[in-house]
Amino acid sequence: MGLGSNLGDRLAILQTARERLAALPGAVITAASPIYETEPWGDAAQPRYLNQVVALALGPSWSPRQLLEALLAIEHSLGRVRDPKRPFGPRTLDLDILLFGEMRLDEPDLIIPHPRLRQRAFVLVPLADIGKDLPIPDGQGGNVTQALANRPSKDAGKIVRQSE
Ligand code: PH2
Ligand code: MG
Ligand code: MG
Repeated sequence: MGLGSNLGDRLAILQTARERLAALPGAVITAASPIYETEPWGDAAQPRYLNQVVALALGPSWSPRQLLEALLAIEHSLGRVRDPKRPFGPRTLDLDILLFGEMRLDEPDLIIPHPRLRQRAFVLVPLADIGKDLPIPDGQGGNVTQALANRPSKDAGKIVRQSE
């Protein structure tokens, strides 16, 4: 799971988000990357982000769709307001499903693995911290370490510093 925040008290928002994820029925956070401060990607006119990746173990009854609904509710509870004109614009909290085991899913509003995962340092670096050998089942093959080495631009969503 990818966590991002660039509005409000970013560190406190990520902390609360982790608590709310861990409070989902049957959920346990089994690994958490460091938190990184990163350059905004996709829409330059916004503050820097704090980004983190956590591994969430879920009971077998959870579907990706149910998880997505739960994530949207947590985002909303932490003040997320969507601006349809700025899909990559600022937000108090963004929770993205990056991988769901080795599942592959392609629906209009839910694509797994996350479709932009391979382009973004702010995802690949923390993902490698907690799962460098995880396969990325998107048809291109390879694992997280390989995706990190092969990313198209070193500067896309680059890490400014490790914040915690
Ligand atoms: N999320 C976005 C758009 N741009 N840039 C950084 N650095 N971190 C993010 O989490 C991020 C972004 C939309 O999901
Ligand atoms: Mg996102
Ligand atoms: Mg999102």
